Amino acid sequence: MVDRPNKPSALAATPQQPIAQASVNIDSAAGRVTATLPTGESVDVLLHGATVISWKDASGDEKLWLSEKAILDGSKAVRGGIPLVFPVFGTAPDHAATSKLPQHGFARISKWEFLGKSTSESKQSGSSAEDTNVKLDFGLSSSSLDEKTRALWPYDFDLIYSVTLERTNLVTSIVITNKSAEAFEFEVLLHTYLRVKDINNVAVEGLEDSKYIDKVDGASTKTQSSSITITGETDRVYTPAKGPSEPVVVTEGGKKALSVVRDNFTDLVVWNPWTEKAASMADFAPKDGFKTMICVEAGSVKAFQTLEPGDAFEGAQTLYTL
Ligand code: TA6
Repeated sequence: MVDRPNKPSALAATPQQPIAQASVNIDSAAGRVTATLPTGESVDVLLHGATVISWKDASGDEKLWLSEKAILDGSKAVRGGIPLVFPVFGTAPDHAATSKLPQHGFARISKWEFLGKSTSESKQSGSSAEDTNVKLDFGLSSSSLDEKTRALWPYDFDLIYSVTLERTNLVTSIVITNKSAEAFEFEVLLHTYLRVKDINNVAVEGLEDSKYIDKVDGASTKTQSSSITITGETDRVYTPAKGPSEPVVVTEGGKKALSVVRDNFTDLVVWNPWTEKAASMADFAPKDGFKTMICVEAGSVKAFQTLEPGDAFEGAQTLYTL
């Protein structure tokens, strides 16, 4: 090989392109926090109830259902998205400690605080925007409750709710800490309204052989024999037979659309109001909107759990786009 005295030095390695970061926008006036990944996925969270009201994939396709008449001004629970149910599911007239609370408790109608964000990307060599995610943390403590609610449920507690947006999934997790000197009992659930194209083409798989309470049939206990289809008002509390890590899959036209994996949540509620119930809810719009939604709700609601002083409970769901 000819030795050339002035051969150019090797090109400096192409400078590592900085990894694009997720962006987080805090709109204090609207009480809303929005996060967007460099690849386009986004999530929108209201400080009211720490309610996720939008989750979109990279193409802008909305995965959650939100009523066109959802009240977002903080005066009422949001009809849609992912309302938070705590410390009671539904109403519990026979449970002294929570019998005076509003339906589904106070978490979804309280003003939460935005605690901060953290982003992470894979540190592996060659990682790119593909690996970025963003975690938003929200907090609610007993000291920030209004006096009326404090009087109805006089326990000291801290709630931390985290919303983590990744490219193909959304993770929502809640940590409940008992700061009281006495134990308290609670139920907790993530009341997720999933968007579908046409409920008539929807099936829910993964709950086969699971026992459930059928709230539209006298709260009778039944066993799910096959996949679930929705042909009328449906309101069921399942105890999934296959355990929390087994995905519960929503299919449309036989194709997997979304799945829910639980962590430390023992139950799963499937709800669709259908025609009459949809008509009876003033904030449910359009009235045929029941055809484009199904609630698949991860939680622990079949019985109250006891949290001892100083102890904490953590539960989470991961929603996957498929
Ligand atoms: O999760 C199902 C359910 O408990 C239904 O019984 C129905 O009441 C639904 O929640 C909506 O409750 P909400 O208080 O938001 O109108």
